[in-house]
Amino acid sequence: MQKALSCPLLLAAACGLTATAQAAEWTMATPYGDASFHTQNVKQFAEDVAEATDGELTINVHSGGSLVAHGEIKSSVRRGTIEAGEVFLSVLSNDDPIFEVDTLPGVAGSYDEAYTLWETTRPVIEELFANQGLKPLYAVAWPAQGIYTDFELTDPEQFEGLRVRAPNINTQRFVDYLGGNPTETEESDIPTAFSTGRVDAMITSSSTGNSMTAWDYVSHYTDANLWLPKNIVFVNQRAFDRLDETTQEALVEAAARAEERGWQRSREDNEASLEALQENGITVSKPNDAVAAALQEAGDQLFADWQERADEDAKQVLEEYREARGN
Ligand code: PCA
Repeated sequence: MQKALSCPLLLAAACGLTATAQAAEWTMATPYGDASFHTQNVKQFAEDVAEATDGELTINVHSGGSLVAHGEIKSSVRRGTIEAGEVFLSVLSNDDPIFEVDTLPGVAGSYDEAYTLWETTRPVIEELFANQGLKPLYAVAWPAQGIYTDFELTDPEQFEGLRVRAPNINTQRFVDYLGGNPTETEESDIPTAFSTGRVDAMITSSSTGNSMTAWDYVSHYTDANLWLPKNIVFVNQRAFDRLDETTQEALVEAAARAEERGWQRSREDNEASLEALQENGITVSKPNDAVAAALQEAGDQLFADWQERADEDAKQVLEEYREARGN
């Protein structure tokens, strides 16, 4: 600014200045490591933004919880300490039960259904974020969640006392209902949790099993298709408002592309990861009838739980989703 004043207007270009606002540089935090397709997607998004805005907006992505711990990302973006963040949406379940609707069994069991669930819940989620000065940009599903064990899972009795790593509270409740001992562990802490013997098993996707080299700790993956939970990427509304209109439009447009690309990558990464798991010696199978029945029962309990926590608005949105899904 000082420089601009001392620079004669006609020589502004020569002084390296333009008439537009100063280029913005944003800091973004994500909890997942560089091997995750979500992180690769968000880095691509940042590159697209820099290109589309001709450098007017640069987003520096700090992955793997390296800058801000997962549990602090949303509040940091709210405060404006950092401008953008990505979180596992269902870790926000304490704020509102609608945030965990994508970690309930029997709600959305395929990519198409998961996407319909996102479309239906998006306006409510945007409003809840807006109330906190946050603007969601896009959300992308992980592949369906399954169970990693160091033995062949054939009998629900095997859950008894099993120490299972879970990525959110709802999954912890699910493990509880199965008779196991849940521990909430961040993705980046998975290797330590296994190597120090804190956990014997984990619930996550094919993708995270692959990116965290699950074969170092376990031998079996039960592809139980539990649910397809999402990550959400959002920004501080005030930081967004400070951008000029053209930059805002470019950001929103790049986000729409990131969302589309992300859902496609999730499907592809699921296929590739299931193959990689097997190539590295993990036995992948569907749950047998006894295990499936136990998962169903625990899932029903989880759903009943949710209904008790959910307010009328959340239930109404779920109804809308069921109508949109058409069954
Ligand atoms: N990977 C993340 C969230 C869900 C998933 O598939 C994790 O396990 O932490």
